[in-house]
Amino acid sequence: MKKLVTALAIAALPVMTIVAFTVAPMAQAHRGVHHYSTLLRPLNGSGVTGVATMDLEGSALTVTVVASGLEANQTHMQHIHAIDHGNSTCPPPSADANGDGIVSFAEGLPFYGPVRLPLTITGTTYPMIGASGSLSYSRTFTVDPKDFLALQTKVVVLHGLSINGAYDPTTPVACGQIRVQPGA
Ligand SMILES: [Cu+2]
Repeated sequence: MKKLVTALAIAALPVMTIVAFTVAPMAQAHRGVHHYSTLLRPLNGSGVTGVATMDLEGSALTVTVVASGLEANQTHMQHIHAIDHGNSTCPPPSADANGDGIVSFAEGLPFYGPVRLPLTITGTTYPMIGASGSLSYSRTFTVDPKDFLALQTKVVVLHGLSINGAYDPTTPVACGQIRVQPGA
């Protein structure tokens, strides 16, 4: 019986070693805070500008967005978007495939990709912007860090613009490619 236990212990050893080597670099990568930021530039002639910062510590992702020039007294969706592979970008004016003068949510998708993290206040509620047109947002999300360590491949997009007098909450109005903060 003792021999069997020893044999099992030896058989288990290589597995243990592999696990130890796999876990150690991950633990190191997750230590400390990873800082990211982006400048938000206007899309569709919105005049919206701003700054977004993201701090990832373990599974805690804190996102702040400060922006101005948003359409007043409207709810503005905001998201972290990413394409499946490679680097997401902000759509150029030529993304306007149907030539109506507006890069729509769908026309921007090949550039910024699907929504990866809705930047809601709570639940499915996005910030309501008052008369100032200014946004000051901060929220800490619990995320799977493996999905967000490569934030520099993703973009932040703000939405919501009136077109011909009708408010379209999906039209992108600002976008920024996320960068790793120097020294982070
Ligand atoms: Cu979005």
